Amino acid sequence: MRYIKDLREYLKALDELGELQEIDEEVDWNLEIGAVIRRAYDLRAPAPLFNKIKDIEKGFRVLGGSGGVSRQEGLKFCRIATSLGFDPCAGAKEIVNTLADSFAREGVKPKLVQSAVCQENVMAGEDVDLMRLPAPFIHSGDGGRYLNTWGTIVVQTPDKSWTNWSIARIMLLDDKRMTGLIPPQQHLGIIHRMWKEKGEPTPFALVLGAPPAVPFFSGTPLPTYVSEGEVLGAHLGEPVEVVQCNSVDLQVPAGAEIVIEGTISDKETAEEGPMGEFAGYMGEHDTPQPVYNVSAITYRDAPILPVVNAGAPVEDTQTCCGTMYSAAVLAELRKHNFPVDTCFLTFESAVHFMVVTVEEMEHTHASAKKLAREAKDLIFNSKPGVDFPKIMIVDNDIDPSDITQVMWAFATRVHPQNDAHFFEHQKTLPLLHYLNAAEKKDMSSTKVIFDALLPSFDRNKISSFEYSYPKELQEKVLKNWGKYGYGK
Ligand SMILES: Cc1cc2nc3c(=O)[nH]c(=O)nc-3n(C[C@H](O)[C@H](O)[C@H](O)COP(=O)(O)O)c2cc1C
Ligand SMILES: [Mn+2]
Repeated sequence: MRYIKDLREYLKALDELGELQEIDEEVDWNLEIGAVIRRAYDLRAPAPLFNKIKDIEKGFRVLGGSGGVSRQEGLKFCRIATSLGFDPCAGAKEIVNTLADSFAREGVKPKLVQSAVCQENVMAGEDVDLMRLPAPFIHSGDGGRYLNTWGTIVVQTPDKSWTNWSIARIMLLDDKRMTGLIPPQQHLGIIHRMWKEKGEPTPFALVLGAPPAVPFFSGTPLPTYVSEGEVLGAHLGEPVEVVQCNSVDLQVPAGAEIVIEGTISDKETAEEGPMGEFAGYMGEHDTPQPVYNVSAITYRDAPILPVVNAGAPVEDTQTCCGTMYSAAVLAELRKHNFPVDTCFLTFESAVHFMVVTVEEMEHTHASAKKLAREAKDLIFNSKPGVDFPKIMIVDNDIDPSDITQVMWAFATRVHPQNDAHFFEHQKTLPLLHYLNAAEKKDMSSTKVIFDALLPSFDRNKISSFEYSYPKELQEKVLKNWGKYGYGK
């Protein structure tokens, strides 16, 4: 694995791949940055780096599309792959299956270093001014300016045994206060509750512009009491470098661009949201959420704030959660000896539709039904499985990261009645767009598993390049592709 130690090294890698667009034209944090990031997603254009932002001091910058997909042939996943230490050409299965291997290894504790670029500049106490940072107002209708859309919230249990890294949105309230979603079922919510029970606020550090693998691991639903930083160390094969914060007893990735330190109140709340969300729709309400009180801001010279514009596919919430949830589910299925080949939570479904491919085997309707029930028990009852509602189980002739193949299999291999298995009263994320008010409130709804498994004789009757032509002819055609006039 190539351990990219800071965002600047990542930007260099993106530039070499043709995946970075520096923008020197002045842009407005009020909607314009959001609109450019959105348009760049839609075109799968290079990641925009905004060098000049209206009314923001010179040098403070914003990066969009950190985890976006590429329009370049064979490089669709190159930003995800590079962020996670893989070769830029790595495909979904290589990334997901290798991550699942890493999740099963023993963790590697972060290494404490004495000085760090993220502390080149300090604003502390009275000097703290969040308004100096280029937090964008992202979508029309948002409840405020969002400082955190791709940053890691570091919190620790009161006994210090578990350090959790996670991503959850945070909105500015004023120059020293913020508020953000602290869902009770997330690890941030669980740890916040532990501090609240002691009658104390929760010390936090918000890490913006960390080494590129950090946000991906912060979007990973690992089990409780597992520290994301240690699993990342196991994945990279070396410890992540961290530095002690200035005003709270926490450690943060040393290569970060900006770190916000403080405490999450155990008493005060403020109205949070709404915001455009990953499912592709505006959130419906603002809700009272805890207040983050800021005690210090440290930052690198000319700091870069990464921003995600959550919404219709494909954006970075979907690529991050799509990739990392797939690996978490795969690790879980392997643990229980489910005959899985790979998993993929499709980006284009706004991470609502997971495809599980199984090793080549003989199926009957009864055996396939049994497999669906087993998958339901293992996936929908696991931490990652709570958040998405639809699964298709399919043979591994299908590449689950290729939406054309996925749609074909779904449309042609799933009997609308006999192959759809419904499971009522499953725990669900309340943000799914189609849920009714009662389901959102109870966080419970019906989920479905589609059985797309083919009997083995059918598999040999597929009409496709791979199945309709002898291997030697396929090789000849591929070899001669340029000679036919198609170029490489
Ligand atoms: C860009 C991005 C934004 C996210 N925003 C939120 C959010 O606002 N609230 C939330 O509960 N989860 C959010 N998530 C998903 C969580 O990060 C994910 O469920 C993670 O596993 C939570 O960490 P935990 O497993 O340590 O609780 C977001 C993920 C990404 C990649
Ligand atoms: Mn966690």
